[in-house]
Amino acid sequence: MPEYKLVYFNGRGLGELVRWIFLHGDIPFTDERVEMSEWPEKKKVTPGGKLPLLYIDGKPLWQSMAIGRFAAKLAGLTLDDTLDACYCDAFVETAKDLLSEMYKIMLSEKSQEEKDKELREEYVVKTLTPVLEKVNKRLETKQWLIGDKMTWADFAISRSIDEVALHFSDVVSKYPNVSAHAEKIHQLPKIKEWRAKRPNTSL
Ligand SMILES: N[C@@H](CCC(=O)N[C@@H](CS)C(=O)NCC(=O)O)C(=O)O
Repeated sequence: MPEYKLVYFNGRGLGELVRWIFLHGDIPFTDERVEMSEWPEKKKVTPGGKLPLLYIDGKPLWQSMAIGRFAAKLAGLTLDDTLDACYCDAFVETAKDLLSEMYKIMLSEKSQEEKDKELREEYVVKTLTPVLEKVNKRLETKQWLIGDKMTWADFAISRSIDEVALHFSDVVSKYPNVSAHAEKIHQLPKIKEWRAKRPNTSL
């Protein structure tokens, strides 16, 4: 088997979904974490200057979604049908938007008060709630998001819920199908074990 090394910051962020997929698939990988203090120097020698990167036998693959899709294929979490595979991608991008829109506000230069207001009045209303409504409705009649098989779309949505619920559990809890679906992924043995022991970081 090739050697896999995931390089990301010492946080969950865009690297965490890839970690979950590798862990669930029992695919050995090195979880290399870069501290923010070392990043300015490391960035200079990092291909593309952004993380995550997945080194496959020493050769880097960039872009978190391309990395996630690759890991998902290895873990048997993709679908063969072309259109179904695209629906998976669409949910995965939606899940990524949930995180990036939230982080964008959290990491902005604004005061904490302004950020809290923007998160509640803009992010929750315009980004989070529409996604929760859509996913909750879809899960009224389905066990998994696409077809009748668990895919990396289920992982991506429940990974984003994992993060979003840290800040907006009051909002997420209004959507029982979303919470129950996330819980199904969170209770998978490798994911449960990892969530209990993963490094305690702020993001
Ligand atoms: N579209 C890229 C975005 C990568 C990205 O912006 N990574 C951030 C961390 S989440 C980063 O490397 N920031 C440090 C920098 O730009 O110097 C992906 O999905 O992988």
